[in-house]
Amino acid sequence: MLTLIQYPAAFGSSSASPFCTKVEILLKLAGLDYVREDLSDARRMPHAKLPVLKDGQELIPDSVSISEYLQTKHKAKFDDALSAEELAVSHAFTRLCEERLYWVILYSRWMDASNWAVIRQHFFGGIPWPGRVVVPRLVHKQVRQSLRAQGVGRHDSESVYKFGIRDLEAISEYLGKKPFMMGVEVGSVDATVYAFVAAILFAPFPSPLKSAAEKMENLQAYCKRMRKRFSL
Ligand SMILES: N[C@@H](CCC(=O)N[C@@H](CS)C(=O)NCC(=O)O)C(=O)O
Repeated sequence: MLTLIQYPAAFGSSSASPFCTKVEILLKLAGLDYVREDLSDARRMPHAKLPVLKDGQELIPDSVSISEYLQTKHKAKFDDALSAEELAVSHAFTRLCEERLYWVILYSRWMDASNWAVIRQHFFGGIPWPGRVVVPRLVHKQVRQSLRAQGVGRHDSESVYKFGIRDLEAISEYLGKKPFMMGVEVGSVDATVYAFVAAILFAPFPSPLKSAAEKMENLQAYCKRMRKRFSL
C-alpha cells in the first residue's frame, strides 16, 4: 500500500501545501490505492520537505520524483495521449506554478502582515509559551530568507503580485474554454495547476493575487470541475 505523507488539510485544500495536493491528485488520476499520513513537521523527512511517498520501506521525496516513480514503478499513465509539443507546454506550465507562482503564494501568506497573523495562529497557535513566541519568529525569518534567496523576496509587494497575476493570466489564457489544460482529458499539468490555483482561490488570504484570480471565470469553473472530478 502506498502512503502519501503530507501536511494536513487546511485553507480550503486537502493539504496546506499545493505540492501535497498535486501528488494526491496524481495518485487519484493513476487510480492507485493509497492512504494519507498527515505530518506537521517535515524535519525528519529525506529533504526535510513534504510531500513524501512511502512505498513499503522506501521513501520518495519531492512531487516531481514521486510523479516519475508512479509512472515507472506503478505504470501510472498521465500524459500518454500528448504529443512532444504538448508535453513541452504541460511541462512549462507545471514549472511556472512550482517555480514562480509558488513563491508569490508563499509571499502573500507569510509577508503580508494580516495574512501572516492567520498563518501564525494556524501553525503556531497551539505551541505552549514561550515556543509560541520564539518559533514563529524563527520560521518567519527562514521564509523571508528563502524568498530573498529565490529572488522574489527582493522585489516590492506591487511587483511580486504583478509577477503572480501575469502567471495566472497565462494559465487562464491558455486554458481558454477547454475543460482541462491540455484539452478534454485531465493530465499531470492539471494536478499542479489546480493545486496552485486552489491555494490562491480557496484560501483565506486576501491579496491582489486572489482578487485577480477571482475575476478569472474560466479558472473558477476549472477548479469546480477538478473538485468534482477528484472529490477534492
Ligand atoms: N520541490 C518540492 C517542493 C516541496 C515543498 O517546497 N514543500 C514545502 C511545503 S509547500 C515544505 O515542505 N517546506 C518545509 C520547509 O521548507 O521547511 C516538491 O515538488 O515536492
